[in-house]
Amino acid sequence: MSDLAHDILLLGGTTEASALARALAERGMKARFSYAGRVDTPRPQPLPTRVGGFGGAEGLARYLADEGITHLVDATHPFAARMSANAVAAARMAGIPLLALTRPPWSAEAGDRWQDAPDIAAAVAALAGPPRRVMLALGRMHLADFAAQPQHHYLLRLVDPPSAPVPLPDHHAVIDRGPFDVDGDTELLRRHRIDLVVCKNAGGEGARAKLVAARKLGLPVLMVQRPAQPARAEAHDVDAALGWLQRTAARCATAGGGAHAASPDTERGV
Ligand code: 3Y8
Ligand code: NAP
Repeated sequence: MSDLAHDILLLGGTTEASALARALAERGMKARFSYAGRVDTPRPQPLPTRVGGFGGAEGLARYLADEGITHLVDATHPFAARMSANAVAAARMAGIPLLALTRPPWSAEAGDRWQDAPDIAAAVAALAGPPRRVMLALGRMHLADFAAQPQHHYLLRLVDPPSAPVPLPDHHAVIDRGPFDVDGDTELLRRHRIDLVVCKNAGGEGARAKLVAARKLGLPVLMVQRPAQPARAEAHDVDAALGWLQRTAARCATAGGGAHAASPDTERGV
């Protein structure tokens, strides 16, 4: 691939994005990594890294054109819906191929006690009732939503210490960034006498440990479903993403221009 013209922008912030970044660096491919700047010290990457938003879809399209980006890979989290929608629109505006590297959703296995919630608001509503001891494994961005159910004791797991007062009268915050392991999460749930886990259907391995721990302890899980995503080419692992990059770079090369000559790759599945 390194003998084909390419300059890849990788939108990151997940375990899979970091794995793809390592693969691209090992192959000497021209690529750069992008974080939103959500946390104080994001994981260092083996690629040149930029941090911060682009200024909406138009800002991203301008960045793609100004920087001569030839391939856009959206390896953001399944709940990063705005970024993913912007990526589809910007790739189309800039006329470059887009691939989403996204992990399949988790599905319940034998012994799991899951209740699905279509979104965060439904999860909040589902917590109506007498006080419980709830692990909110949702990070920081949705804490205020749960102020509507102040009767519970909340165990919060956050990447960074809260920068503002937490709007939950009875809570305990654990600062940890994952990826997590089953023994650690089992001990955490036991130590805090948790009787319900609330989490997003993130998929992947980095956040799965708490589900295995909940199953071992016979605890119920309130599983928030993913937001809808626009149609785009998708890969579920690094090898499939590398194959797509190889094919689209070859296609661009035979088309005689840079990747800008390629029509955005929008078929599902690669
Ligand atoms: C800033 C970049 C890697 C990537 C690691 C994965 C695994 C650990 C599990 C729990 C669930 C949660 C949260 C979580 C996980 C991985 C992955 C994943 C969940 C980092 C990271 C950034 C973020 C942003 C952060 C959110 C928050 C969500 C915590 C890096 C560590 C709950 C999502 O404080 C904040 O504002 C945090 C915001 C978005 C969701 C929220 O609503 O608060 N992730 N997480 C990225 C950026 O700036 O662009 O520092 O490495 C990445 C990872 N978080 O390479 O090892 O791949 O999913 N992240 C969820 O999935 O439910 C924790 O506690 O069990
Ligand atoms: P989001 O709501 O979809 O995006 C909000 C805005 O943040 C985007 O419009 C964009 O700003 C900026 N942005 C998001 N991801 C970016 C990236 N990788 N590089 C540059 N700008 C980015 O996103 P989010 O849910 O806040 O997620 C932010 C980051 O955390 C992403 O990298 C995501 O992969 C990671 N993450 C999120 C979750 C989660 O639960 N949401 C979990 C784990 C990791 P502009 O419009 O200005 O371009």
